[in-house]
Amino acid sequence: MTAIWGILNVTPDSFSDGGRYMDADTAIARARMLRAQGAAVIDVGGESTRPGAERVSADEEQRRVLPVVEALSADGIPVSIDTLNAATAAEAVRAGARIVNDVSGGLADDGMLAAVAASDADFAIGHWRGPSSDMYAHAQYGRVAREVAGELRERVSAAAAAGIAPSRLIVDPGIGFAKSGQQNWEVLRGLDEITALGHRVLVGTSRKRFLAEVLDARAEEDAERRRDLATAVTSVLAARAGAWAVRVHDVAATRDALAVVSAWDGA
Ligand code: PMM
Repeated sequence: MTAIWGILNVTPDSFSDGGRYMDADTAIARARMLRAQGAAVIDVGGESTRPGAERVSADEEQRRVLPVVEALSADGIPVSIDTLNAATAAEAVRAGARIVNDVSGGLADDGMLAAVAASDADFAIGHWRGPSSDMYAHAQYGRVAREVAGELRERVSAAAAAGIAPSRLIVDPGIGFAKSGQQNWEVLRGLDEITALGHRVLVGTSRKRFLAEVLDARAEEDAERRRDLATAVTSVLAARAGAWAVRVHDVAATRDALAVVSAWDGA
């Protein structure tokens, strides 16, 4: 059964939930709710990676996330830390995080692979071609799914060379990162290229712009609910295609969608 990662952005500016969970108590309450709804992991982030986002300092990032990571970990809730910074990853692991989720797969911070290697955390490697501020300049591909798989394979090799056991690695095609709407669909259609790497595959489509682009723009009501429905659909299709986990904002919708698919499959 595909696992659900519940997204908790403790940021003022994430594209869909920025500003909602800025204080630690609100964030912790939100995480507990996502957990009760069926999230296997809570993915805590303190820096927005939305297109065009500016970087925040590692100190500010840690001020946002560490109290939350510590409280959830103390409750026994599995936490992933979504960060580009080695120092934040190391501090979060010390505070109890079990997974380091780096959308750059170790490319943004030279110290990341060593920091993860020195811990016992699992490492989620995202496909990335550059900072969010100008990532679309890098959205040039021939066969996009194959190229994404090839570049992930290089990051897997770098992680292994740094001393991170392959069994600790998770790969993620980085939906929306240096990819146009059409390229995101091509990656999802070619997900077997990613599962063929032989690692656990994480897929994050939640509320991303390429979903809104395929919804009827004339139906303007309930934009967030419609993106969540679209996310539940892409998440079950990703599960069908072999994803080990999906990363979503609306855990309950994807939980229900996965239950329906598993009934269909007779599982
Ligand atoms: N997407 C965002 C942030 N972190 N982590 C992984 N592993 N995969 C993703 O696709 C991903 C991510 C985009 O921002 P959001 O937190 O607002 O959804």
